[in-house]
Amino acid sequence: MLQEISDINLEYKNHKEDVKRLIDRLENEGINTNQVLDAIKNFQVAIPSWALGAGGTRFGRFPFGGEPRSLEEKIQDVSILNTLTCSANAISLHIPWDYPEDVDAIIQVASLHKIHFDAVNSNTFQDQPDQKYSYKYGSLSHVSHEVRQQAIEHNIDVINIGEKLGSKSLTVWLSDGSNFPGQMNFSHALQNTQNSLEKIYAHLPDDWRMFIEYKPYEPNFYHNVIQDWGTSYILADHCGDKAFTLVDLGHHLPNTNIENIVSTLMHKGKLGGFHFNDSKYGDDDLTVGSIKPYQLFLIFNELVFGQFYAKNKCENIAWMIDASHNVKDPLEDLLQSIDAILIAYTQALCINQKALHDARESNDVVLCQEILQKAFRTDVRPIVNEMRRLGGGAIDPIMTYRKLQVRQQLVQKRGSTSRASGL
Ligand SMILES: [Mn+2]
Repeated sequence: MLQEISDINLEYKNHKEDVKRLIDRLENEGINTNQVLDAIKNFQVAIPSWALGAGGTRFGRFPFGGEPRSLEEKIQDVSILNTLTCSANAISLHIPWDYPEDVDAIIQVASLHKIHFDAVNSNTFQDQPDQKYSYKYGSLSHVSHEVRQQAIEHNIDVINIGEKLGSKSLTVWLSDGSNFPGQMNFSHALQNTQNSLEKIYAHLPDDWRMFIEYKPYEPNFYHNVIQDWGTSYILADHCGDKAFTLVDLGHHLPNTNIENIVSTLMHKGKLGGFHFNDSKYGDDDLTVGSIKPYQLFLIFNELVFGQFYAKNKCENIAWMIDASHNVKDPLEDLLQSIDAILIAYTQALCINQKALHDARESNDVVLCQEILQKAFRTDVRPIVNEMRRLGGGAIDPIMTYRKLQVRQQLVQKRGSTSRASGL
């Protein structure tokens, strides 16, 4: 595949000129483009195993041909994405959807494709066929000790599986909450959740981290136990140094200032993980950057500050795409998401931080906006394309994917009615 990609790259005759023009311009403006290239080369975003097949809504699902039928095939799909983009070298597993029956075989497939295992995700929002107690009325927050204990043990199992695979973090997302006023005692539910998380945390290996995800509503439509970043922060802070808040872009009410949340969490050293997607109305799980690219850029502006310029630098954030694809080829959708992330990150890296700092210090509001928007309106795609070319990836991943007829080959191999396992 690498040779074919490199041959297709030669068809982009203007690429070198475009890169040179952009680099010259940015260097003239005081941006160190080598540093930018280095930063985006090092940026790796994990692909969740559940995003590789067609998603669905509560009204239905329209399968896509050639979907991965097993964990091995999911890893192969992530490898295709990584080969094309050089930016997706990890997979995030969901247990039990991706329960690895033969751990050694899975590790072998992953290392063959140079794919790492990112955070493992537990699932106490569904009942499994063999489980004793139901999560219908909650899991870690449940009124019954037995149900809570079962959910705690599931999370510990997930840690144990992750350890065998070489994962270093656990993501906990709870659907716990209530649908109607009066159904649940908020205070008791939060206390139960805290106690349960503490028990899971006690089982974390020393070099592991626990990410606590929040969400304002859905599947409950009245109250969610971990409704917002503040609640997640309280729980993470209570658990200890290895517990962090995880921000999922779609898990906010409309017009929430997410960049402010990101900044606050980084300031307190509690931003652990990040789930990328985009939304118009709620947790829409749309392609990253498809609806609000400026918001994504502003978030990256805070991330760049926190990672490179803040007094207490916030490093080691776990990046993941958490989107769902109802009408697009899942792999093409993921390629678009990866590209959108890299573009927003590059734009944020092209903000003249010194000039922005000076403008802020002199309260020059107009200049602050000019500096930000100048970076946002710069077409940085040639640099992102160049990073990929230098790494052996595709200058244009989507068009290369289509020219190589990757989907057609997958359909041929896996069939037109294959269904991604787990969904
Ligand atoms: Mn998420």
